[in-house]
Amino acid sequence: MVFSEKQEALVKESWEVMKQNIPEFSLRFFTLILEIAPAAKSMFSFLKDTDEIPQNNPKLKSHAVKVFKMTCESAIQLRETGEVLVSETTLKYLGSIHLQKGVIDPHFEVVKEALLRTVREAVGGKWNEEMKGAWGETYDQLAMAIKAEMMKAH
Ligand code: HEM
Ligand code: ISQ
Repeated sequence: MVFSEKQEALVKESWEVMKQNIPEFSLRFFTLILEIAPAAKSMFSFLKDTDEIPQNNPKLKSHAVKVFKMTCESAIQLRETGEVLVSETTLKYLGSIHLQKGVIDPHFEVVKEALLRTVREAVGGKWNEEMKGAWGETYDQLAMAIKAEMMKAH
């Protein structure tokens, strides 16, 4: 699969928009995950003692932002090298966290859907099929790296 400069630019461009309102889009991303998969609720520490999604939780925000940022960085690497490169340390850490939290394959599709919808809402009229494809392909590659690490750790 060849990842083009255009695709990289589309991901970067939408991430620039999302950066303008991190609190809103990180909360939106998380809310969409739980809307699509309410059962995922129990996995997240932010929701331990409450049914309501915390409106201003630093951990929720920073984790969501990491997902946005890692996807954006992955798009750059895909265009430059044809693959997603995540440091061994980060990958090992993310592999073990997700395994420990009970994340399984179908959850990755849920997070993908929530991510694409968040980007769509953030960019509004700029959204198009090409942008969707660029984010989708990048996310899939990143998810594959994490899943492979989860299998190794298992
Ligand atoms: C934690 C990224 C997919 C559920 C995290 C953290 C990051 C992250 C950066 C924070 C780790 C830390 O600093 O402690 C990603 C990326 C994903 C992905 C890049 C896909 C490409 C998923 C999926 C699920 C999930 C599919 C399942 C719904 C969780 C949970 C935590 C977590 C439950 C722990 C949160 C907590 O309670 O502290 N993830 N994640 N993640 N992730 Fe993901
Ligand atoms: C952790 N992993 C994947 C997606 C997330 C979204 C919001 C907060 C934490 C997350």
